[in-house]
Formats: sequence, structure tokens, C-alpha cells
Amino acid sequence: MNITFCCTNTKAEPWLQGLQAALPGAHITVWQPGAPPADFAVVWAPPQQFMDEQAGIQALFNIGAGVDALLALRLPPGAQVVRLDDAGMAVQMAEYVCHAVVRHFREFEAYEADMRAGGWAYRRPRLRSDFSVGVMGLGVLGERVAKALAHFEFPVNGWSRSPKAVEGVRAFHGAAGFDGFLAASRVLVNLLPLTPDTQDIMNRDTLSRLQPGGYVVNVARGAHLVEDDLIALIDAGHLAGATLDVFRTEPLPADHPLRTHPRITTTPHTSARTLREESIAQIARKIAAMQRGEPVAGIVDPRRGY
Ligand code: NDP
Ligand code: OXD
Repeated sequence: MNITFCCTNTKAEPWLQGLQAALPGAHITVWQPGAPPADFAVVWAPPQQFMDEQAGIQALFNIGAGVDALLALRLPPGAQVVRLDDAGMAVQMAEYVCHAVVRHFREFEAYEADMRAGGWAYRRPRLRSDFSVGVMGLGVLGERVAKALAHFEFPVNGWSRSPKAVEGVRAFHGAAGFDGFLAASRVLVNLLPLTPDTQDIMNRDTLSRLQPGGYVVNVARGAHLVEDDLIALIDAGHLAGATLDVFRTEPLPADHPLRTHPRITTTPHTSARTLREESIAQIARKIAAMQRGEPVAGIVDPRRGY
């Protein structure tokens, strides 16, 4: 079995060593133009040339959860796309989102500023029941995040494409459920995949329909959010602020207004990192299962885009 590795911005050597240890019978190499055909590929943001040359690939293993960049390419005919299924990302996402929501709800930023300025003042505790959190996307990551938020006793709403039942979460689905979901939510957390249906989904119109004092946490993809609309709604006082991990342009330009806006917290696309060991173990398990002709989880449907 031949496996080719083609991951942009990723140090190849530790991945090759880990994959080789997990799949001792495999021949694993780093892809170069003109390389011989392989059976499986481990990829992140490969060039179109890779896809064109590797026409016989059976499955492409994406070393991330989001496959929007991969599906933007012309794929080898018949190749299955397999995304990472959690692999240690869900707990990181739950930490990140709970931190952002709790930090905002408990006004820790204001307390920190006050303490730095020599103050010692109490703020009136806010009502948890006034801070319903809406999680867009109840997939591998969104479900874990929604459950973690419910653990802190926030009222939690969830929105997905198909109907879902998640304990502790008021579930909405489909286009027909979107208005009710927004109207019931004050904090909006985005964990949708980026598809033609979800691009720009957070815009002036939809964000205006959040409850007053709304707050946005975007941890999915930058193109889900119309950034100028977010800034305008914060400046107009309809939204209280935002925590953003992903941006329309990454890296975020050094002089971008989102970096310095006083009500916006930014991080560099780090809310849930790909963990090498967990990912290698998962990919190796799935390759072995495919070779035995068994089904594997995390197969992407290119028509729906995730
Ligand atoms: P999943 O594919 O497991 O879940 C996607 C969820 O979104 C599903 O619940 C799905 O509904 C829902 N959904 C998709 N399209 C629509 C739609 N049009 N309307 C309503 N709901 C919709 O994805 P993950 O949870 O694994 O990951 C989500 C995204 O998080 C990734 O695509 C990626 O972009 C991002 N991500 C960001 C990271 C970071 O570091 N910032 C790290 C990892 C991922 P249904 O259940 O009905 O199918
Ligand atoms: C992912 C990401 O999709 O890191 O896994 O954004």
C-alpha cells in the first residue's frame, strides 16, 4: 500500500514517522510533482496539481475537520474525502467557547481593567437566564460545545440542517427554524462548515435578529461572517462584542481593525488544533478498516459540502 503525504505548512517528518509506526507495512512518502501514484493520501491544502496527478487515490485524509478548501479543488474521480472526527479537537473547542462565553458573561475583562487601575468594585451579577447561547452547527464539535455550555446552566439553543436531539439543548433545524433560533439567542456561537449555504450567514440582517446585547463567537470559518457588519452593529450598540478565532483573510493583516477594536477579542485560528498523535492514530485505524472493506466514520459528502 502506498501513502502520499501532501500537507502545506506542516512539518512532514514527524507525521511520516508516526504514520510509518502505525502502518508498518505501508510505503509512505512526501508528495512531489511527478511522484508515482499512491492508494491513500494525507492532505492539508494540497495544490490542484496534486489532485490532477494522483488520479488513482482511493481516499484523501484531511488533517482537519473543515474540508471547504479541499472541496474547492477538482478531486480525483472516485476518491473519498475523510475528515478528522474529533481527534482531540472537540474538548479544545469546548474549552475555547466556554471560556469566551463565561469571560463575557462574568465581565472578567471589565474586572481585569478595574483591578489594573487600582479599583475594587463589584458588579451586579447578571442573570444566566438572560444569556441564552445559540450554537449553529450540532456536529462533532458543535454538539460537544453545546453540552459543555449547558453544563454551566446557560439556556442553550442549537441549530442544524436536520433535526437533532441533544440533552439540555433546545433544538431548531433548517431554514424554517433559523428565525426562531436567532430570536431565542443572545450569544451566537458558529460551528457550521463553510458551504455555499452558510457563507456570509452572520451578516447585518441575521445578527440584528439576536437579542439585544448580543455577542458573537466565531470559531468555524472567516467567510461565515461579514466582518464590517459585525463592527457596525457593535459600534451601534446592538451587539456587545465578539470573540473571533477565524477571519476572511488569514493571517489577519497586522493593521486590520478587528485586531484593535476594544470590544473584540481575536486569536490566530487556534481554537481547536490538529493533534498529531491522535490524528495519526485515527487515520491509521481508518485506512486499516478501509483495506478490510469496513465502513469508516467521517466520510464527506461533496454534494452537501461537509
Ligand atoms: P460537522 O460536519 O460534524 O457538523 C456540521 C454541523 O453543521 C452539523 O450539525 C450540520 O447539520 C450543520 N449544518 C451544515 N450545514 C448547515 C446548514 N445549511 N444549516 C444548518 N446547519 C447546517 O462539523 P464539525 O463539528 O466537525 O466542525 C465544524 C466546523 O468547525 C468545520 O467545518 C470547520 O470549518 C470548523 N473548525 C474550526 C477549527 C478552528 O480551529 N477554528 C478547528 C476545527 C474545525 P446536520 O447535523 O443536520 O448535518
Ligand atoms: C480544521 C481547522 O478545520 O483547523 O480542522 O480549521
